[in-house]
Amino acid sequence: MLKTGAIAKGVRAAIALGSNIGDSREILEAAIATLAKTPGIVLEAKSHWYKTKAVGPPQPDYLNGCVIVRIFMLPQLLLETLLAIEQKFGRVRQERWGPRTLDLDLLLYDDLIVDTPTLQIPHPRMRERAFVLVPLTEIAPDWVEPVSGCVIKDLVKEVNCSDVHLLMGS
Ligand code: PH2
Ligand code: MG
Ligand code: MG
Repeated sequence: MLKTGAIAKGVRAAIALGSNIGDSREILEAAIATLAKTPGIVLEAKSHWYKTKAVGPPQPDYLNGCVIVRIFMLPQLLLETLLAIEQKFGRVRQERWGPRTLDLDLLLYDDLIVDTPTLQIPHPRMRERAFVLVPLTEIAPDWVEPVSGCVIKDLVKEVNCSDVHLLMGS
């Protein structure tokens, strides 16, 4: 449950980033810079980048990573902000799970659970996705995923991480 006054003090949120079209490294770094200068968002931590095999239809490998931010806005507005940043970087919504210049997924918002048609927190597939859990473990190992009640560093042990490789020099 979101506590009264939480927005004034800021709420911790986790965001996953992914790209597999264009200069992914440049796009992802620019997306983080955009996030960090957005009013109401303070960047707290950033993972390394990982080269990952695409999950879904055949498509190029992804570059994936995660950030932790402190947020001074409600989750619905954060979601709209993430969609606006995706659009700024040329994201065109096509095939489900298809290739993309930039994907920003809201993973966690404090310990909040929301399940509405437009907003689901925690991200419903994050527990299955090594390309999310590996970078998130780096920066938030002890964060409890509120649906499972498990910490991120335990969830990562349950998935196959063989297709997730640290990008050297990132
Ligand atoms: N995102 C998807 C579908 N498949 N595969 C990888 N490796 N990384 C992603 O970020 C990804 C994906 C849809 O959001
Ligand atoms: Mg995604
Ligand atoms: Mg998405």
